[in-house]
Amino acid sequence: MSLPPEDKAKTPENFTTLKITKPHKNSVGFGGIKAAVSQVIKYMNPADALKLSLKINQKGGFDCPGCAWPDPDDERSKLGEYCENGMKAIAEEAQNKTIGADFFAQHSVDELASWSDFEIGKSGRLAEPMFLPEGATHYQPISWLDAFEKVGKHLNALDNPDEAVFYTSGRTTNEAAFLYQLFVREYGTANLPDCSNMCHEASGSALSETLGIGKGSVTLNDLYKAELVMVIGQNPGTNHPRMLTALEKCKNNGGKIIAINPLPEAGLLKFTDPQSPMKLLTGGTQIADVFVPITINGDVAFMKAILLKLLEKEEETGGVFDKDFINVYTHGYDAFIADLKTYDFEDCLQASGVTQAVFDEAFDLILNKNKIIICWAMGLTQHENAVDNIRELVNLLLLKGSIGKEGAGTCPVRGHSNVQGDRTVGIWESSPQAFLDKIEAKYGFKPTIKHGYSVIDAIKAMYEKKAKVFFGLGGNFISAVPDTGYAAQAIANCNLTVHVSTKLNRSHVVTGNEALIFPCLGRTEKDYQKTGLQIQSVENSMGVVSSTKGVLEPCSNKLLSEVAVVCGIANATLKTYSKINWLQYKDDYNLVRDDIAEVVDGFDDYNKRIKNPSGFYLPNGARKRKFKTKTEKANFSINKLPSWKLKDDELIMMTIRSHDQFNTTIYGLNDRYRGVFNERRIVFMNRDDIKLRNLKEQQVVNLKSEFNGIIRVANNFKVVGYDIPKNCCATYFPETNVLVPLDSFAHTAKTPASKSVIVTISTT
Ligand SMILES: Nc1nc2c(c(=O)[nH]1)N[C@H]1C(S)=C(S)[C@@H](COP(=O)(O)OP(=O)(O)OC[C@H]3O[C@@H](n4cnc5c(=O)[nH]c(N)nc54)[C@H](O)[C@@H]3O)O[C@H]1N2
Ligand SMILES: Nc1nc2c(c(=O)[nH]1)N[C@H]1C(S)=C(S)[C@@H](COP(=O)(O)OP(=O)(O)OC[C@H]3O[C@@H](n4cnc5c(=O)[nH]c(N)nc54)[C@H](O)[C@@H]3O)O[C@H]1N2
Ligand SMILES: [Mo]
Repeated sequence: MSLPPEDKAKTPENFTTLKITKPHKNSVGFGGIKAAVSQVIKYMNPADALKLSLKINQKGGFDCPGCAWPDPDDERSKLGEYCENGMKAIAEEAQNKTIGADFFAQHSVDELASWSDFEIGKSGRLAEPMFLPEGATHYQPISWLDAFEKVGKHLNALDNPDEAVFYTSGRTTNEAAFLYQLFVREYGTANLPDCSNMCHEASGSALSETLGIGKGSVTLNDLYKAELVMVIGQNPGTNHPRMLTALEKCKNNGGKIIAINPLPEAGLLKFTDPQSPMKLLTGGTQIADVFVPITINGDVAFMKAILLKLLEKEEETGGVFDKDFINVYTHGYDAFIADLKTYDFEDCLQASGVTQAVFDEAFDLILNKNKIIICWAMGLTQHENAVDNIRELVNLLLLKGSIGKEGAGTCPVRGHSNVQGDRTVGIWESSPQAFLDKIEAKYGFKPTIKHGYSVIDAIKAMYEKKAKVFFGLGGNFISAVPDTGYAAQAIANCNLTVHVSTKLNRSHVVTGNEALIFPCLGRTEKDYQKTGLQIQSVENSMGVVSSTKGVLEPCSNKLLSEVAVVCGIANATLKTYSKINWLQYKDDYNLVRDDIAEVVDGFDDYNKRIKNPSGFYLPNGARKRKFKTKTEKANFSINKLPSWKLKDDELIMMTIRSHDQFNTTIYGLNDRYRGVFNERRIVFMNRDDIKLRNLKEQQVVNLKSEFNGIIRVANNFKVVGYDIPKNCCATYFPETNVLVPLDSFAHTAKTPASKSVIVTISTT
């Protein structure tokens, strides 16, 4: 008897010997260099490591597969624009171990499911295509052609193309992503959920509605020139380390920084640039001028408190709001102010969990600044009221005229290195009609206008057997999505599940009746095709498109590029009715870019401009005060205070990243800055909350969430006392995704509310 899907999807519950030290107040420095080097030495061949470190994020080099933080347009560090976690990402991809037929003959799917995510990831790079037949216990090798035929057969056997789901993770390049969505649309569906649905979707929704573009408005240069940068719900020291260099530059130019976060994250407090030998010795730069320890999901309340006080000052003395900007460029000011006045300052401050003293410090920094940038990430986007969080930030920027001028604007800091580009080139379950019309004009077929499934809809559809084939271009769907148990059953209900991957992950062991693993080239590897070595391209968090070219030989000669995989499947599936010559694209990626230039706005002369060593900027209306909204102005919005309330024994839990992981890929078991070593099954709690429950440090507890009458449980976590506001707690993603209710998501955007899970803690 095989393990049930729910058990295969869960991370094993055993402990790995926790060690606790004092949390850091400083980030990077020597510790960062040591950690990066030790990871590289452990998993990579030294000659490869040297080659990669010189080419990472360099003009003409390859784009770091880590985060989406931009590279400087002008001078770049000679050592490469690398960071500790970028090096870890590379060591993970370019590790010298591979796994193929022998490995899978040795280890059954059930056995692999009993391994921790750390162990699964360390097994090596996937080296050849594998197939799991119905009822089989082990994957077996299969040829690429047979595998493509299998996918084609399954897709063509469905009653309706909407019975297939095509997921994308954000590492996929523009070229592969464009072809993929084109294939999916020609096949006949818009079921294109992507990791963005779980990530910055709420930012996209809020920004499109208020500013007419779902992306941020600032450039790296703006960050250097801002008078004030607010970093909210983001942990850049771990997740976007190169951002700290930009914040340091801003400070050197006289800028101020406010960090708003339930946790005193090391990178927000102090930073020592690893590339500056002097700074390593002198101890680094204080980053945040004011640190605001907000309660989880207290951001709307805090922003309202700020807005109320600004309004009070404006009415007293004037000169606080940018009236010219408001008059010329915005819509909805009067209604917004009328609504704001219905709130009470004290209520808002109390709901935010911030003291009057800290509020005053932050307020003083905001009051007279006119060049403000707000940066944010998952701490704002993963709540039911996530869209409100972001709209409220926009309200502040609009009052201050801090949009579309140097040193000011919106800065949603993206996660995956090409998540923004994937959306730009068409990975979207609800693409605008204008884009679909262009596809029709260019290729001569009519894409469906029906919106497809987002991640949450896709899980429900598979659970209800309305969708029967799951295809994942990158990512680790089962571990990344909410409600692991339900999602596992959803996947198990499918006829076929397919994953295009570089590394083995949990999604390969939670399968449909049949399953395929397609191993593909990674960013660091050379991509040889008929017309020679290919380049590809990606878009960073600030809308710059640049090329990426691998430098290492592929780790196996049985890998295909993502582009080749998509062409192979499209050819095998659509052969009888396609209007497109699919196989030509894999031979020459210039042809893909020519097509993108015709179909996607902003890519004119793509093939020529991609040769510019630092890439090119895509058009951005908000940056130029051209707001493509329904009102053709920047819109103020009216946002309610969130209404959640905790019962006596409940805590609000955020699921966050440790310093040693990239999403579901676990590099190691340490969270160095937070002083946690060799364990991931922990729950960070306020020390008073620990006492109140008669718990002790490192006591083993179980977590329970109850939502709409459904109880979800995650067992075996160790209590760690931490500087976190009362009534809040934190655990690591993905261990606690089992607790995130599928039906708790952001209004409008459907981002799972994985930063506000209401839980109780017990010892039984
Ligand atoms: N090394 C590394 N780099 C990464 C990733 C990785 O896993 N590892 N992941 C990539 C991806 S896909 C993404 S999306 C980004 C994620 O980057 P982040 O968003 O920085 O990642 P999280 O760990 O989810 O951290 C969220 C932060 O928000 C805070 N927070 C939580 N809830 C609230 C709240 O209600 N209000 C406020 N104000 N703060 C809150 C948490 O304390 C934490 O500091 O990083 C990208 N880069
Ligand atoms: N509870 C909770 N859940 C969350 C979050 C959270 O904060 N809390 N964060 C959410 C966020 S922000 C995101 S973005 C999602 C992430 O969701 P995903 O993007 O689905 O997950 P990843 O862990 O980034 O995917 C890692 C896998 O991608 C594959 N891979 C790596 N590089 C490549 C490549 O170049 N090509 C291909 N084809 N495959 C590759 C490897 O096989 C690796 O195992 O998770 C979300 N889930
Ligand atoms: Mo993300």
